Amino acid sequence: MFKNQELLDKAVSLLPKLYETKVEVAETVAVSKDTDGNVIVKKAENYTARALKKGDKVCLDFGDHQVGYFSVELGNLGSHADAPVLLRVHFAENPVELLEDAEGYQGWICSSWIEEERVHVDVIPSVLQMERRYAFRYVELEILDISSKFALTLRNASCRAVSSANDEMLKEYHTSDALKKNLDKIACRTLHNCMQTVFEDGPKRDRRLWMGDLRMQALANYETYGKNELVKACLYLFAALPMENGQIGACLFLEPEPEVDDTVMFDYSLFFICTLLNYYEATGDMETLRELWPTALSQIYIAEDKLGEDDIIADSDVLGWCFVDWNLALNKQAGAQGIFLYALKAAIRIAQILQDDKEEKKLSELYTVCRDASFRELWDEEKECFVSGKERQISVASQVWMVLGGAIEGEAGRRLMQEMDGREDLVEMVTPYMYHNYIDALLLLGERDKALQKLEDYWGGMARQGADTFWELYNPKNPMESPYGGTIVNSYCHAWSCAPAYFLRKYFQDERKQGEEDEGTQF
Ligand code: RAM
Repeated sequence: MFKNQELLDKAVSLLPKLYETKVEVAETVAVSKDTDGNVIVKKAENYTARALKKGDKVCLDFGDHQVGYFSVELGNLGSHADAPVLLRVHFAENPVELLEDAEGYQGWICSSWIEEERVHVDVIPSVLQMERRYAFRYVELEILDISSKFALTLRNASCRAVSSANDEMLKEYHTSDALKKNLDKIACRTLHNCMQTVFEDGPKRDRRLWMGDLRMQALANYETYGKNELVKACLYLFAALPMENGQIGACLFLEPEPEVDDTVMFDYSLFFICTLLNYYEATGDMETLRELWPTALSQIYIAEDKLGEDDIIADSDVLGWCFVDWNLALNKQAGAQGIFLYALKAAIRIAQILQDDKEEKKLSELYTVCRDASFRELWDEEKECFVSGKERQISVASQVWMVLGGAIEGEAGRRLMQEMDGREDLVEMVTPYMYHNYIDALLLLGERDKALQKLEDYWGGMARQGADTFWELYNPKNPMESPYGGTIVNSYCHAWSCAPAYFLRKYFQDERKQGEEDEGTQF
């Protein structure tokens, strides 16, 4: 893989230190299901009072979602510990994970993401210090085996929580509305726990920097923690570690050395441009804009290679060629076209800021050609919406991206989005990631009330189910939604879900800032 050492050195020098906080157990609980299948969490006898024998379980509740290192002091009651203790330690972000069958998981994504360990402890008394970093609110300890000559006791369980976000830096959100306040709080916690050495997508899984997720995290960051150097570091990492043809990779790793993954996605590469522009708008950092502009611009010309003779991005059967949403039934062609337009708008804006007249002209011409083609080739007169792929599929995602790309505007756009409500012949959204774009499209069309109502219904749905942090996947119509073949590997703290902190603070504060416009994010 290609590496630009100069940009990489800059990125690495900007990576943050982590703040550490010691968190203690809030209470001991028992997790079960009622006869309707609802998860019940009940207060239980304090863990320090138990004398644990074979088969016993203890569930510790840390009161909120944590990312960090767990430890607990182990003691023995009765004889000297004459055999090792065999424990199962299970970490859970959501209590439902404790009731799922890890061994029965057969999905395609690696089961090693399941936060469950079998641990032998040879010496007791001792401190059990778990080496790995976990994402959790609950820790369940089960005694798989123990000598009959003694019982195990537990004390001082704690978590050394880590994050590069500092709650003292969190800007205030002004609202007198309890629901908005709660959604903002959960979203900030989500972002906080995903802010590590880089913006991780999720601290349980995949624990790495993804381009598409970064765009949304950065937007929420500007309104909350304002840790703008972290965004800058992440932009430099992507720019320093492109694919061989210069395309920005979909995600990258830090360990053992910074390296780009071998996955590329059409839309994620283009989002580098939008993220760079948003960063400039938030910071006014002209030097970074100038330095990263060649990388951003080349994403347009790499993507342009996928345009067919009809000026429409060619469809592909390759799974994941373009992400858009985690819905395996979704055809991505129209979404990709809309995203290309959206990225072109951002690129044009950067060219204007940098007074790169030659590129501005070229990009504007390309934009006009592709926008006109979108309507000509993908608009279905009879169905009155954009269609995607050979099968002429209708999806919410396609309409959203055509709106955000500017292929349809004003009253026509509002009517189009209205039509999507309650329509049955369409592919729906399954992730908060796609919902973010949907809310953004409604705001661009001036549908402020509807945007707020949809946001409150959707993210409020997770809150009503007890979310401490917002989830990677949430489909109100299908609680078992998972593209991976099992919900046990789903992530319940996923930063692409922190949209409420962004939208509520930017558009729905009680005292709105002077001169604030409704079309803030769009280009
Ligand atoms: C999920 C990752 C990440 C996302 C990719 C495409 O598996 O967790 O959030 O960007 O999919």
